[in-house]
Amino acid sequence: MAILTILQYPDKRLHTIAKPVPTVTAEIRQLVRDLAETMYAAPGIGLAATQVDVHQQVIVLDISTTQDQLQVFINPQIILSSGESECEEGCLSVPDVYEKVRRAERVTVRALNEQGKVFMLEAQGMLATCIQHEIDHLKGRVFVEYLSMLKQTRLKAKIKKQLRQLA
Ligand code: K1U
Ligand code: ZN
Repeated sequence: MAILTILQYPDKRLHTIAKPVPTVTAEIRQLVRDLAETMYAAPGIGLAATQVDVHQQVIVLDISTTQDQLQVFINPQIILSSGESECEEGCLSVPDVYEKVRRAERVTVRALNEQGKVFMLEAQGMLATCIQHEIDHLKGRVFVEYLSMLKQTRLKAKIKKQLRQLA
């Protein structure tokens, strides 16, 4: 297993659209293990392959406090969504930024598991928020893009300043 480097916003590679996985191979299962190890080490409750510069439709999640309930979604698709809720979100690609984002309250997802079998999952609350956040990554979208232009401009200026100070 390996801990992979997580791309940091505003890296342009975060806007790459991930391709569907044609077949769940041993390489994809290795990617799943590496994503899980990287997410647990961060620590985080989700990670999309896009965030480690791999542009295939693979995400991992674990919203448990015990870090023992890994959920794997390959080629995830939201086939039903309902309601609306506003939750505070964070992102391992945008450290130290937590902002409220409005999303669907409930989603039904269709995906492949690590064995390549189709499954469906109905999610609500934090799980639904996290699934939508990670699927956005696969579409090249970062959660800060839901914020007002003013907040995005301020955030970019803050990151530029931090990078200048590091250099
Ligand atoms: O996609 C990511 O970068 C992971 C992100 C997932 C997420 C969090 C909150 C709302 C929506 C999506 C994170 O894991 S940020 C870190 C975080 O929330 C956390 C870290 C340690 C313990 C508990 C939460
Ligand atoms: Zn994220």
